[in-house]
Amino acid sequence: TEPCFMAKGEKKTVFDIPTEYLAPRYQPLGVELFNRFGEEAGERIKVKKISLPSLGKILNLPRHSNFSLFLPFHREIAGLLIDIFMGMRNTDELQSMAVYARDRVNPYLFNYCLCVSLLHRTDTQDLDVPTFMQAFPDKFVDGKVLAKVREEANIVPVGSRMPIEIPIDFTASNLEEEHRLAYFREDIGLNLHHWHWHLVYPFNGPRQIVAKNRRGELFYYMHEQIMARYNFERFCNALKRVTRFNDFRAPIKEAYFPKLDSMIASRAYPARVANQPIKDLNREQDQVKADIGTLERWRDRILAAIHSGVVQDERGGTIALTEFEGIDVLGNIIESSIISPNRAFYGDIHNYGHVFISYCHDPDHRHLESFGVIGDSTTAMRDPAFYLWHAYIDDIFQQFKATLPRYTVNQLNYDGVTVASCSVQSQGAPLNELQTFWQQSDVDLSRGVDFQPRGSVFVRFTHLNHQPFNYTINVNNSGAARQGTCRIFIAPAADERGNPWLFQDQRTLFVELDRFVVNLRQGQNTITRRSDQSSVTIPFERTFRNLEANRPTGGDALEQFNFCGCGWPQHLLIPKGTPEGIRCQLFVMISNYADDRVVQDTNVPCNDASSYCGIKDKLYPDRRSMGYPFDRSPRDGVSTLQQFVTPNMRVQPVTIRFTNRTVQRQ
Ligand code: CUO
Repeated sequence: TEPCFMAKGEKKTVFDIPTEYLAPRYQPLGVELFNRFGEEAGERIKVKKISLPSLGKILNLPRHSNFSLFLPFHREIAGLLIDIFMGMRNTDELQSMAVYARDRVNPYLFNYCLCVSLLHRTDTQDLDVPTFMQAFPDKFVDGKVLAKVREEANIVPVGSRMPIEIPIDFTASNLEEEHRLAYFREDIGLNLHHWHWHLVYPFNGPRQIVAKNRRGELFYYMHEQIMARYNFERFCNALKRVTRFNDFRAPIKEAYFPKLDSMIASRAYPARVANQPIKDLNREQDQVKADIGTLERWRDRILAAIHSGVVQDERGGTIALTEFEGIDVLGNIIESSIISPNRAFYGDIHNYGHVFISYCHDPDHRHLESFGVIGDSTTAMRDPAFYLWHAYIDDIFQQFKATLPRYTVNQLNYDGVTVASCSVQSQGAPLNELQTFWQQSDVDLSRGVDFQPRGSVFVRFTHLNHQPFNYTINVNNSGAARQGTCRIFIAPAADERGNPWLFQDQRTLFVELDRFVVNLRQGQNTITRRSDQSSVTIPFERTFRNLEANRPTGGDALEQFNFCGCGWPQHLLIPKGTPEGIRCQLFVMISNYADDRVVQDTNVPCNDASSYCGIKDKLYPDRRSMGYPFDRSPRDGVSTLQQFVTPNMRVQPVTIRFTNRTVQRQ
């Protein structure tokens, strides 16, 4: 498998490597290895000899093991390797170091650390990085499909190869009702977004790349939105909201059989059968020894901090959980990363939840099995248990939000600004009807699968998509010309029973669709906005960036590639809906830009998916608490959405209709 920054196109780039940089086993073969690739070589790159730091502990993770960001030991050695890559004085040295490490270090660990470094070093901003899916297709695609890809590539010459179809229904049958959500959980673009998010916000490494602006709060908000979106999708599939995993001793009802084969570990990802509980862990090889009691203790301390309003820091002092910054501190504690103010006391609850669930099939390693998919940020969202766990994590954050002062009418209203109407128009649909359908798209997997002769092999996968649509929003401004932030959300109109919502419950189901600045003249204003301009999403081409062909607009430098891979996939912007049309409420608000504004230049590449990902090297571009205005309990006397709205907000009933047809991407 190729590492992060190797060859492009048909011809391989060949590195001319000092013999001692090869792994000891290959050193005697050095020249021969070079000749083997010689005839199909394109560019030859001479790798300089440098004085190499010792890799030490980093080598303790075997090359043919799986790698997980949630495991403390793996995170620690990842931090060490990122430090080494970040510390190289120039790109020549980085290249030498990377070449040396590549043959020795676990490939997943290597790829992750190199990608984090390329993303954060100032001198590697113009490097072209292939999509992670192309580097490690085994983390995204049914193992059977990969076997077919190899077969096609070995037998059929380039030009006559057919795309290999990934069936949409490969992990379970309809006997399992949770399987109705497989199209969402197993969406390749969704899993790529999640992996990129954790790449942009690493747990370990040099402090300046971990301690990003409002990182803890964004951890809360991005995952809160995953939950809101997942619950919305469940409603579309006649399922109730996720039940949070709040009793760590109870069995986990939902099973999951991933059917992914790790190419590097040469093993299938283990399955989790129905009704497994988590168990105390003692896995020497992974350096994991933890009791469920530990998890419970961390939880109790965190809840105590929330309810007392203060956190104990490492030096015996306290940090107040304040109205605006408290959520960020709490996010860092719960996630947790190295910027948690007191890891010894508050522990590592969220990451360990992933670890406990991922090892429930082999808690003491007696069967020599590795972790399940929930143990790896690349694959975690495939497992229904991910949502049980994150529902619980979100519930902790919501307990904190419940302690905050309610927004007053003054904090919500924008005096003199009235949203008179809003509507959505999809191509070829009735007004205020959004339409969804299946789409088939092809992605080239040839980078990540070794075969001869080379050349493209495509897989064809089926994913949800929607008709593009426009918003039209009419706003009256009785004051002078001014600016506002337009915030657009959507939620189901009724609860699981079909009853109207209490606002307190519905607010956690609002899914952000867009956020943008508007200029208001005095009097009437008509705002129009296209669905593909959303501040939440990135275009399909960027999620699956086919190299060369699809560079982001706004600059020829490729700097943005890694960061730019973070963003909700455009094809999942709108939940699936139902054949008869699910009733929803579209919510539009214009808030006072004077209270929202962050003074900085955001006219930088890759600034278009800031809602869930932020903007590279910038402050989060909205000063309000993330999730505003739905992040807190409502003021007294408000029990419905209608009572909540102030004149600068508007609620428009819309429906989402799903048609069971499949279109091909052109
Ligand atoms: Cu993204 Cu639990 O944090 O997976």
